Amino acid sequence: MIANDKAVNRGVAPVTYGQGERPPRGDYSTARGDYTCDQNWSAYTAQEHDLYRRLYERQAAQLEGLACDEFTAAVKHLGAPERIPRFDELSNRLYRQTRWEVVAVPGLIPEEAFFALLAKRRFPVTGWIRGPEEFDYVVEPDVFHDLFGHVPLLFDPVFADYMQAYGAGGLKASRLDACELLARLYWYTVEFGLIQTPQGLRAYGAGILSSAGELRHSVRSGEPSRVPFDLQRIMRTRYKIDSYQSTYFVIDSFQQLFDATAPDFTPIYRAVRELPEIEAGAVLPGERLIAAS
Ligand code: HBI
Ligand code: FE
Repeated sequence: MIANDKAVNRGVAPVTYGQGERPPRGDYSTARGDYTCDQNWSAYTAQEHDLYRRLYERQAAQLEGLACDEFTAAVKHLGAPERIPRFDELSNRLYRQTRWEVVAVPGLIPEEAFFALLAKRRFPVTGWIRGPEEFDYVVEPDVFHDLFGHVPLLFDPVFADYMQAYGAGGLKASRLDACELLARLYWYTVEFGLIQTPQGLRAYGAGILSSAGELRHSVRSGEPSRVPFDLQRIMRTRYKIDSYQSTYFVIDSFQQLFDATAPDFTPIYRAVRELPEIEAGAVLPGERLIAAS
């Protein structure tokens, strides 16, 4: 699924989530060889700024007791919620804190290009925003998901280092054809991860924090299984892209996440390939589960 530079210049959209039955969104004809493009901030309409504001206010109102403290403390760095932030201004603030910057992309980009940007501490943020009819849910990541969901924790030094380590590991994985295993690690931590705190379970995953309903569901609902973080267990576990997760993985700290990426993953990939995959929601015999908060 990796388009080459020429394909990008031909405007071929290279990547979609899942089986790819939907046409990819975004204008890839403007993307450079590394899949980055310009944000074109002046093209946003008043309606789009207002949609961003309403999405932001709905999520900001429900962070207390559900989002991890690091996220709640950092979300203000996105700037005024009334308008979609200018990526260059946001990058100036972010770079001063953890040497990350935000770069615009047309939408989902190939894994290799994605990993390469993360490895350079450049976080790809989709330029377009969902339509008003998608206020409650959009399948592909839009500018609100990427900014509100992902960027605040890039202000946290340990999490920021984890994201770069993940990107660097991803570049190795693509040579080992282990992208699917690494995609699962991204999915169950960066997108849908939970963290145990003295006050109880809290969300740190971007897919949860940017979701109207999944933020409360992931922390409070009795339905999903919550499994203590385990790299091999995560890499064996399939995920669903268009419904609430039925399995969440729980870390004790961002340091634990960063330390887990320290070893070379090659032997882990080999071990995981010897073991059967695990369906989302399945619980292994004797597995300790973590209760909702
Ligand atoms: N592209 N723009 C963008 N944003 C993502 O989050 C993203 C991507 N491409 C691939 C991808 N995520 C996942 O497959 C990661 O697990 C690599
Ligand atoms: Fe995301």
